Amino acid sequence: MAALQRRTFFKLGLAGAALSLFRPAKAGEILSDYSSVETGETVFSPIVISTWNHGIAANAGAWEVLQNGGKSIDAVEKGVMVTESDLTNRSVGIGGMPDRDGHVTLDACIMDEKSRCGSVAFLEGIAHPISVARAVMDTTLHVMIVGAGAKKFALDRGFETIKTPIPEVKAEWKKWRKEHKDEYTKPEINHENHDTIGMLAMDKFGNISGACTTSGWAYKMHGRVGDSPIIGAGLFVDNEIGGAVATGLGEAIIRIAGSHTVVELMRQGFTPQEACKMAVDRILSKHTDLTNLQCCFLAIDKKGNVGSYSVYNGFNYALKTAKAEKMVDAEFNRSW
Ligand code: SD4
Repeated sequence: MAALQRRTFFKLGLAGAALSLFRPAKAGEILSDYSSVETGETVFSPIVISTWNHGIAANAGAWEVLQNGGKSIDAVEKGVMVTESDLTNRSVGIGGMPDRDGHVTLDACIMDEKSRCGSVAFLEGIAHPISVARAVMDTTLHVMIVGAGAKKFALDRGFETIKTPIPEVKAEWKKWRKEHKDEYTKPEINHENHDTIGMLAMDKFGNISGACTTSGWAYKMHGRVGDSPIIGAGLFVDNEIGGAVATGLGEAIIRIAGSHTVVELMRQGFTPQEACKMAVDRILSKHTDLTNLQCCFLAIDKKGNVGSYSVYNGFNYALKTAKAEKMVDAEFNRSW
């Protein structure tokens, strides 16, 4: 049985690989151009993609790095910092929604083309968690630091502090708190407050990096950490293959190591689109109650093919290349 499964797997992998080599671009995807400069060096057409509408402004931030020949790791950091600074954004950074106890706890991670990665979780009062995650990656022997330790690490290194929740968010939380006094152990799921930014970029060297940052599930239990800072769940990059990011209900994404699953499916030869769909199918197969279970994946492979898929309709992503800047609606399994 195991041998049979392995053989089927292998066959599928080869078929998938052949498909992805000869398959033309479909709607919602682009194939990255390749061109040569006088030096004979291969230059890739940079591309950046990121989750949800706020991805347009974030991509523009990343593009400043990419169009000047910069590295994808710098592009994704700079890109998602735009969203982290946006006071009007209720699901990422400074303007984020608090947990049930009124604390805005931030999660972020970053991963580069050498599979170096850094992550922070349950971090309060720091303006740019993504840069703290980058500092963990660049300056420590660790991958992930959380809570008070992460805060101390950030303060020791002079990272900008912020007071959260910002007043308008605090007022909203107070109102919510009054109405939901007794529901401490029953987090409220609401697809409207699941808007993490996950970003993937390919630079002119053809290298892929990714970043993911969020204030997480609004009114979550104090101490709850979602998929977004977990390498392999909210983000995964393998520069030989491609990268993937996730957004939506973190608990379901963690359960299947979502972004890692997408990249491994691409390794077997499936396209980014097929891989994202298969990861969503796997999530669906593990749950009986699909009420409000929104999970979304976005992926890119080494040729610049892009794919995305979500459980429910409504997920979209922003794409920027030298030739295009647009929002793309993801395919989905079902309607709300
Ligand atoms: C979480 N995945 O904390 C995040 C939330 C999210 O779009 O993606 N929002 O579970």
